[in-house]
Amino acid sequence: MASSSSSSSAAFGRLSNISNHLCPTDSNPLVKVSAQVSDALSSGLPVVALESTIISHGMPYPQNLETAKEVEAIVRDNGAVPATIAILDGVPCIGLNLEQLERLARLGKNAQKTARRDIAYVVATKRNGATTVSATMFFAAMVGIPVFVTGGTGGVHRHGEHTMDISSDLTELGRTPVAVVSAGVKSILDIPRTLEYLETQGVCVAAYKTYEFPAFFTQTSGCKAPCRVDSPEECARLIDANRKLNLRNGILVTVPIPKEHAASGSLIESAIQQALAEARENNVTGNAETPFLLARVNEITGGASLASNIALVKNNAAIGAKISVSLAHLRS
Ligand code: PSU
Ligand code: MN
Repeated sequence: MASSSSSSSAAFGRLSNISNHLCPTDSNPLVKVSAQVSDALSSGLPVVALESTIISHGMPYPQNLETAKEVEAIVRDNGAVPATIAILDGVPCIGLNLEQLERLARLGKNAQKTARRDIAYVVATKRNGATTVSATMFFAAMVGIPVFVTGGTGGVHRHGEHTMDISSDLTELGRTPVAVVSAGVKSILDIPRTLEYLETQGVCVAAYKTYEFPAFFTQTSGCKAPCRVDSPEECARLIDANRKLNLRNGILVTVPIPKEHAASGSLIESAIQQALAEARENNVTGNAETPFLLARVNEITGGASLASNIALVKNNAAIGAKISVSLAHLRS
């Protein structure tokens, strides 16, 4: 491995070459890796990346802060080091301390929702950016974190065949070798087309302990996932094979929401229909659409969707941490 004195262009050349022994000081000088995350990475200990748009745009304050802290605690309890990723004052931070988490949670929508396309702008203008799945994957890969936990990913929007509104999460999954643990995609999206697009992008989609692709609030979507894994170990072997073959694509691991928290499908579905109609009436499009729909569905369901959202993220955090621990064992 090259020393930390290597040029940044050489470091960039290695970005997609994930190794759990990649020393974080080899990554980009614009990026700040917390001491705890840096130590864990250089010792080959399990680390789990966490996104920050879910904190700023996905949930209201103060539930967002509480959830972010609890999710980090769950990752720790399951033997891994959490690395929440966000851009603060233009500096991409890998691993936030409590004060930074609190700052982001209070900023809420005043932080810029930052997908891959927005990263350079947020850094150049020294803004605060909450990273979506695509931007979080980019930074996780840069510093060598192979497992990333979130709630739900973006997908192909309904009528996406006309609007071309397809989340950059899907193209990132096609180009960046990080395993994303999520509860599937919400039925605010077009799930069958999302799966088609993931196939086109060469993304391995593996459902956890089920053949069904889950729909975030509900365990089923009516769509079959192309692969199934039944344990953290099996999932770790999948990630390891993907890496050893140098396939370079990401892996989407879908974990159904725990049964006791699955909101009734028809209740959520009618809230989604109403929210979609309102989005059309109010001309809400582009990157404002997902946060608008999430907030409206939560209001219409009287907070039931938020409670389900929190429960599934915590469940994903426990499973993601176990996968990352298994992967560290495999590689040691
Ligand atoms: N889906 C959710 N909750 C979320 C998001 C998606 O159920 O918080 C966030 C994630 O950060 C995801 C982003 O990466 O929205 C996708 O936004 P868009 O559809 O604009 O690509
Ligand atoms: Mn979009």
